[in-house]
Amino acid sequence: MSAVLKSQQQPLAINGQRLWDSLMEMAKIGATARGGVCRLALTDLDREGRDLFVRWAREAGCTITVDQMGNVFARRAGRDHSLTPVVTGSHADSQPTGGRFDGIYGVLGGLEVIRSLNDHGIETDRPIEVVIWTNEEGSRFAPAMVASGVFAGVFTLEYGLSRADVDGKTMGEELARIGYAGDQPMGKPIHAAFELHIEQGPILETEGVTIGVVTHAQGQRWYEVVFTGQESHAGPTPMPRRRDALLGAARVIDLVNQIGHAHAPYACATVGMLQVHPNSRNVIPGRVFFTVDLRHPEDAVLSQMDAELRAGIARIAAEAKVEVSKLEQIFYYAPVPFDRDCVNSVRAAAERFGYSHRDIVSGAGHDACYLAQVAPTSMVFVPCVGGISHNEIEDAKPEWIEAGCNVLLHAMLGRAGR
Ligand code: HGY
Ligand code: MN
Ligand code: MN
Repeated sequence: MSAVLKSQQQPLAINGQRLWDSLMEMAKIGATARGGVCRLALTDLDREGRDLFVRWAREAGCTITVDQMGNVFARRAGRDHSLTPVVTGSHADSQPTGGRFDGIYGVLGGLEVIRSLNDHGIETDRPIEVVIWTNEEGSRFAPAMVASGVFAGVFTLEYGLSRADVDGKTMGEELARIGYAGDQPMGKPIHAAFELHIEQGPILETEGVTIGVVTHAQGQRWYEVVFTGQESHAGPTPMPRRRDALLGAARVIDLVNQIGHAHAPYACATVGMLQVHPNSRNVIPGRVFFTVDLRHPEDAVLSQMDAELRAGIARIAAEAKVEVSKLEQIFYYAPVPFDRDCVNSVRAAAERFGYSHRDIVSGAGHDACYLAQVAPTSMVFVPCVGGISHNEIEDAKPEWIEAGCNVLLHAMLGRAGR
């Protein structure tokens, strides 16, 4: 086959080795003993990761701006700077026992798109921007995706900056402390947005499919609950007289699990945090704090799950003779339909490379869920090993990582004008 013909046959591709090497370099920041990362939002390690990305983006010719929620925008100029940008990116913060790919793959995949366009001397009509969205995980500061939420106008800037961690430190204070309290006002017009991410579930790997064409993301409801009983001695206090806050919480944990199974196959229901007071082995717990995370791709079912949770909590508290001193929904968004044209761009890019692909609904939340409220948006998924994520053993095959970024490149090029 002639070189010309061959080059015409081979679609423009990214440098998979360079992307993999950048991911592994970034993974050294906050590396944990079991091979994962811990870069909690707005910690010094998060700053270190941001600084590395900024250095790499500048080396790739990007200009950097930071908005008031610390979202970092790396911009590659287009022929016409007056045109709205095509945007990609994800998050750099991780879970406490997070993996080397969750979030950062979408950030460094975006950087690889820019590096590859530079390698091939390709100019686009529109500017291209790669974004680090602050505090996507919602681990150190709740709720999740708060900074992309402020960008999309879902939350006020004041609400976002006032989110506090367990020590009472606010996002505003921590952004200033790490030097990422930007001055760029929140929100700006975007032509189209794509987010590249590992699936964080088992579907693609189980089916042997390389690309997930993400059509929707399921809705979520997050709650904070406090049960108050009565601390008393574990020895002399007769069982019938007890007001055991942990007993009540334990029954709610089982209720949450039952709600998840009752709305199978798509519902997800999780209690992830539990704090017991005074947490002493011979004191009946007087106060328990716990969280609930409910998810479903249909809003009506998510509402039904909410009703079942609330009714169940009231019943269980009465039976355990404990008080529901807090039951607050702290986060909710309805299931997200992504933009049809953007979804089709992802599918067409996968077909251009001959990658196996299937439509898929995102079980996890992503910054793309809020971007979809202000711009045509969709996502590109690749498998992860064993479907495991939010775990230090999170892993992905280099060929998946490369394929996903190739699809991102072409989905973006299709909207940026070449
Ligand atoms: O919770 C989520 O879905 C995301 O990982 N923040
Ligand atoms: Mn993520
Ligand atoms: Mn995550």
